[in-house]
Amino acid sequence: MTVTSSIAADVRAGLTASRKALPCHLLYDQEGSRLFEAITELPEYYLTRTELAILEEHAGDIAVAAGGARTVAELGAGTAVKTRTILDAVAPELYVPIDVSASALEVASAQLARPGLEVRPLVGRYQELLPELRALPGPRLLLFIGSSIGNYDPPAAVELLAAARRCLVAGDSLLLGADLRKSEDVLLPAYDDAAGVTARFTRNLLVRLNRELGARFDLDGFRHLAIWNPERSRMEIYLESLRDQEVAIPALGLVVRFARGERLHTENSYKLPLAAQLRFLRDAGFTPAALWRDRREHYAVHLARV
Ligand code: AVJ
Repeated sequence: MTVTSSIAADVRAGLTASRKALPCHLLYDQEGSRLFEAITELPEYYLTRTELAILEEHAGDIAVAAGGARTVAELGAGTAVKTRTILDAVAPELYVPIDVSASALEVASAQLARPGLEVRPLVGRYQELLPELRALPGPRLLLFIGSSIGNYDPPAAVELLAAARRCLVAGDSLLLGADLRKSEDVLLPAYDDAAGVTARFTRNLLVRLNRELGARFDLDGFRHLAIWNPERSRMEIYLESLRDQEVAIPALGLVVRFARGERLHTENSYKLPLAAQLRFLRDAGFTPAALWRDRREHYAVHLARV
């Protein structure tokens, strides 16, 4: 299947549903990935710099807790600087970044390769590639950082962790970075920054549909909306239609109607309390072994064992 056809199927399903929604991975085309990198540098977006500070401060402890791992694997290509911090401390012989994006893997591989460290990227979906971990030299340390787990609904998050657990053996470990529940005063600006970068990131989804499917979204007809949902403990991101409108999507033979105020759901970002994060790890079959947080307790990094 080509990339375009898989986008077409997702977009058709998402825009013909009674509550319109698109899978968040569609946000990451080339421009979307560039805009996300810009988000990580915003003053309001505390996640990336908080996690990096935790990793830098505790890299030595993490390496000890990971028990002399010979392989470090990573879900998502990761930013080179965060991964470098771990690789320098753990000093494995093999680094295996796993990502759907071949270009992200190329960048990560080029930046992280060095004498004494073999980099072996795996391109594809997590669930399909996790079993390959079994063939890599142990002990293994699996990185799942950047709070990417926050995009998954709780059952899917536990299922992904459980799938990872099934591909690891005694002596292996998981390093999980996850954003914590906190005040709305901190969360809302992080997902609706003053410079409007996050709004551009969300709206870029429409630019992508216009380009790849010939869709005729009017970018000024929608606004970026970030809401805190306390019951589900998550940030919800939407594109909200500013008027009644019809949008043609020729590649799908579809005309999509939006009422004024109707929302297209683009992302969830869960911010669970610590106890819930620990429960997820246990439900997935891991034993939480160590935990590091920043002073403000905005963010948690867990080391869990098999
Ligand atoms: C890449 C999923 C960690 O949820 O904070 C940032 C994505 N979206 N701003 C997050 C995102 C809008 C980000 N993750």
